[in-house]
Amino acid sequence: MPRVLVVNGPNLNLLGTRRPEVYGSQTLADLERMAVGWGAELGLEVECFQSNHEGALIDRLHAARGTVEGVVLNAGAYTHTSYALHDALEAIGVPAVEVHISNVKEREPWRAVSLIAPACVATVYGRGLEGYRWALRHLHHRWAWPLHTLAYGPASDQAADLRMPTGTGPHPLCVLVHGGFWRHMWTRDVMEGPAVDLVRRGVATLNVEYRRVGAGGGWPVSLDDVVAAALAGIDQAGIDRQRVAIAGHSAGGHLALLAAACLPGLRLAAALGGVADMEAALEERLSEGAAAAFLAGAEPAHASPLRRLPLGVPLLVAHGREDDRVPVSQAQRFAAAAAAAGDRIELVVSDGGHFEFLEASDPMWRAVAERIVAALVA
Ligand code: DHK
Repeated sequence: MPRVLVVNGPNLNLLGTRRPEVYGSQTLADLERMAVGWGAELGLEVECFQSNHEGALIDRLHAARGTVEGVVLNAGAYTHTSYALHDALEAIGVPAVEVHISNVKEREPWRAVSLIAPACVATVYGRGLEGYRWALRHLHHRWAWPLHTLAYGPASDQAADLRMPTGTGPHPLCVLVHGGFWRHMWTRDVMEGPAVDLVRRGVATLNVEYRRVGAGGGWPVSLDDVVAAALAGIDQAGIDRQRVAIAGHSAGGHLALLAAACLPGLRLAAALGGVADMEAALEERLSEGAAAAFLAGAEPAHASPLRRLPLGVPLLVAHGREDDRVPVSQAQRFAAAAAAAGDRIELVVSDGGHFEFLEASDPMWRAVAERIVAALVA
């Protein structure tokens, strides 16, 4: 069982009482208990450590060398000041995921600076204590299947992870687009479960990062990025350009549907719990006005898959009946309009919510995966 060390730095011993409006009301003991449980669910053995002292944190990281396979580290304010912690992470050569409970990019400017990030394989922030769970999941998926990160543009978010199946190619490809209501604290790590599951089924996957609201993205930059990433993926050696699909979750479903209309010869475009009707998303203020922030004054109809029909690509729209983030009415309205416009579309409505599509073992994802494989392997 791979071992992971979860390290918390200064002031995190005060979790639960220190600024609960920022860090929540759960204690460090609660967090450590949850981290052990999340690890166990993923087949990881988690041990935890906390210190308020820079040297003690460094000593603990040194001791981890050769005894753990991964580190999850919230270095607290040392994140912003400690070159020594950066060097310790680099020296031990164990993959480390940087975590912050709060949204460090939207607080005091000095919190947006991380000196340790260059020594980490990923950064998770602004997702509350659940961020530690995402960090553990990232390590788990990183170890499950090798990936190659390709840059499709100069910005750090113009990157995508390519996972290739075993065996001789050329291989079919599914481009994956993560959700998170286009907000910058949600990154492609959330799509790693589907990415690993599909590659195990013999489909190469390109898990796309794109510039998001608050980090240089928004309409139409985010869409342009997804299209550029997909074109770069299709061009990779070993990919069969005749067998390509795109699938997106939530706001990534919105981007996947729009990108599909710009990509030649796709076998399938799929939206999972997707935002397909931008005007309704705006009117209904989904996710506290996320659509308005994304559009920043642009005309919603231009950015709405529903208004772009027919897309001219075989479509799959899968949605949970109990989805409380993106109502199922979005999928139903889109499917009816797509069929009326002459697109070939399958609508799959299941008992479930918004996030089951991210779990490789969940029937909602499995139903989607089977359809993607069928579209690409036939
Ligand atoms: C925790 C701290 O203690 C701060 O110093 C960082 C981080 C943010 C967190 O969000 O978990 O700036």
